[in-house]
Amino acid sequence: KYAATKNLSLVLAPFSGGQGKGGVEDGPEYLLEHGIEKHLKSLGWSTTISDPLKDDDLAAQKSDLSDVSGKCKRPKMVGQATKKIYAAVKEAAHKGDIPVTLGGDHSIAMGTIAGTLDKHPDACVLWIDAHGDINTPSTSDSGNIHGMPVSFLMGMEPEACPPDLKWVPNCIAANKIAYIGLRDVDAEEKKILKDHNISAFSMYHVDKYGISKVVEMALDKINPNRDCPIHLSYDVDAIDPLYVPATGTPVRGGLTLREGLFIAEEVAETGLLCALDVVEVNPALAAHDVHVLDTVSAGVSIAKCALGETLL
Ligand code: Z70
Ligand code: MN
Ligand code: MN
Ligand code: MN
Repeated sequence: KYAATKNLSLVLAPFSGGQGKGGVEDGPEYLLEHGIEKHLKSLGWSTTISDPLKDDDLAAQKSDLSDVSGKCKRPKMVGQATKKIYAAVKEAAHKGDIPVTLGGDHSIAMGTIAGTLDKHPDACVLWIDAHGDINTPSTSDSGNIHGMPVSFLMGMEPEACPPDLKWVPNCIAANKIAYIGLRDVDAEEKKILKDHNISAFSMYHVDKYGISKVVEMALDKINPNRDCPIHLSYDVDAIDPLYVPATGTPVRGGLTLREGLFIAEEVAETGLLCALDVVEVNPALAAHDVHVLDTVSAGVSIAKCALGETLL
């Protein structure tokens, strides 16, 4: 419905500056090597590739130990990269393409969601994750910005915003974002979620109600009339490490692979998908080759399901 062109813009975001581990910058390459483009084409989409970070020396930027602002690690690196991703997603969205951004760590969602909201100010965000990613610079224990993107997109702590992240528009309202899959949320994040009355469905809710009802409840909160575009921001660590082991912060007790894919299928079924992120695939964190294959193929399957693979 939001694909005026029936074209997907595959936005490559080989970025790891939002957290300390190496390897997540290779996510896009592995997803491409696994045939994500061919698979999406077989669903009837045309594709173009956009590579907004191609001229950046990200390895050099990551080793710059002076790039710190308060507790935030590498704010300049994150700010510059996410701004380029923002420009690429925004351009794709305004053309009428569906941007599909391949991460990279989840800090890149500051760029993708800001780009989506520029074209679709009424869009809502479905954030699939084991984690809340809503720490502020003052609540964060790690200083890793991939644990903070939602707080920046909500403009929660303007006085503590590092200068290089000031470009991030305060574009998500609390009633326009819902989480599914949570199971590793910091105490201060729980307070933030509660204080802002943000819809958050944890694994407890998935067990209690079943995934189908949880997706319905989440959409009822952020998109009650099913008339707003949906930005699906999918951290693969929402799915249990049994299925998705090669990720930076695996947490046991997650979604089954089918539950994880069902969420994407339900979003496809609404016809309202306007953008997709697939993030936190880290091939370097696999103990065996089969772990890489499991993780990368789950990432490809998420994209296929979100883009209509299983609608008969
Ligand atoms: C923790 C933090 C996080 C992903 C880890 C963890 C955040 N709440 N997100 N892995 N994908 O550092 O703020
Ligand atoms: Mn995340
Ligand atoms: Mn996560
Ligand atoms: Mn803390």
